[in-house]
Amino acid sequence: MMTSIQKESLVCRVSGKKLQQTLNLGIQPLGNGFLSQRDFKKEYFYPMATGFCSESKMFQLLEQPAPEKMFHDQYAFYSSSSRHMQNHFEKFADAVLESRCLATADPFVVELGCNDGILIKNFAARGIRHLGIEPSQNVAAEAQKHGVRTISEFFGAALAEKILKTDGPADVFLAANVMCHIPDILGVAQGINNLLKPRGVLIFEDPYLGAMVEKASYDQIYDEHVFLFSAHSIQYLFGKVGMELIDLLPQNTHGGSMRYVLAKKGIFPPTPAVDQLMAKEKLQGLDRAEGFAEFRRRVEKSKGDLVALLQELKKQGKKVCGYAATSKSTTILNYCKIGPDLVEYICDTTPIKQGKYSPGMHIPIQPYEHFQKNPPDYAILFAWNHSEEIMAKEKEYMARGGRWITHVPEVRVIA
Ligand code: JHZ
Ligand code: SAH
Repeated sequence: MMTSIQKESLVCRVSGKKLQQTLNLGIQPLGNGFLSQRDFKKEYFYPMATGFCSESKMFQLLEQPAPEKMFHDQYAFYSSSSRHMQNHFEKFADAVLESRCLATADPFVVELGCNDGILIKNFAARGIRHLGIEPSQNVAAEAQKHGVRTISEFFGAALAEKILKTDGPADVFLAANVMCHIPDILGVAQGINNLLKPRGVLIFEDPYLGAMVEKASYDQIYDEHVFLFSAHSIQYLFGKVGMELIDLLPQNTHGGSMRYVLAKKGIFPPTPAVDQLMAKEKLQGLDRAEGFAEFRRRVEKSKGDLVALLQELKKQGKKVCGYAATSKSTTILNYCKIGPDLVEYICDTTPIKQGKYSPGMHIPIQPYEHFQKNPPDYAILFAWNHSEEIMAKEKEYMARGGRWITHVPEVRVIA
């Protein structure tokens, strides 16, 4: 186990300048490191804290486990586990097609981190020349089952060169919830710029720093999310490789995301949304380390409130479970030190997580059916980002008096 933050991790991954610490969430395991009892003793932990760079405006982890520890042939997150996300990505693909970015002689679309194919399968189904890049072999195999041409490798400048040789340049480069996972993001930006045609566009979305600060949703911070981006940090990053933001489209997915549209500098005029969001971010304090002081205070309060609520419910003899074994829940449980004494089990629909234990705090993960058979008095909504979808299917639980606990934007019970 690593206990101290190494010196080299204290500099910004993009500018090389010194980082200012913004938040310390303690010793944490892998966000998606669901494990069996026999592996408890060799579980991996690292100190999880965030820093801010006043030059690049990148909000980032001080230290991140190696990518191969997180993404491999047993990766536990399958994108298609949410029906709402399937619909979202169908609409994303429609929007790309409507924008006419692919209206060229021999269109070619590349997707980074395509997981089980949730987005790119919509292009494959239309017979469009495509390539999905997905290093986690188990989810890449699912994409292949959906007819997606997939390479199971980590993307970087070297793979971009290889693709350029085999397939030629791309019209559109897509990514969702993956750019913020990649420590060598500058190498990736360089690779994308090299791979794009002169009028090619990069369209990607990720959880938005502004939404996290607004909602105090500190559970967006975990090993995989090495960055939480803003318009400021994205403009800086891609400015380094000769690209610029041409549009910004807020999304309500994953608790508040931003879709960034970029092209090579000077090719397309930026929409007014770019300057507007940059101005809003300055007002919100997202362009300076001091801007995160109130966020930190709210996170600390959230921890105190959640633990107090769970202890009170325990005193009253109430049964509490977790709903959805999300990566985000790993941060909450380990930061607040909530274990099986306070939360009996967590139910989840993903087979690879069931029968295992939650990372670090070792709460049993049960199949969804267990929740239906053993409904608790209270369920902590760990997939609060999918609350609409979950509320729609849990009408019976609520009708029988079941309650929800959420921590966003502050700890409260929903009857
Ligand atoms: P969900 C993952 O985060 C990890 P997580 C990753 N780093 C990231 O950025 C985002 O996704 C995109 C379960 N579930 O989507 C299924 C139910 O049990 O919030 C999954 O195990 N019942 C790549 O893990 C988990 O929730 C349900 O009704 O925080 C997915 O959680 C629903 C809707 C989900 O992602
Ligand atoms: N795009 C999907 C998947 C997000 S999960 C969605 O929005 O739901 C993030 C995925 O990125 C994982 O499947 C992981 O294996 C992949 N990934 C991580 N690092 C990567 C890299 N360097 N290149 C390509 N994919 C990567």
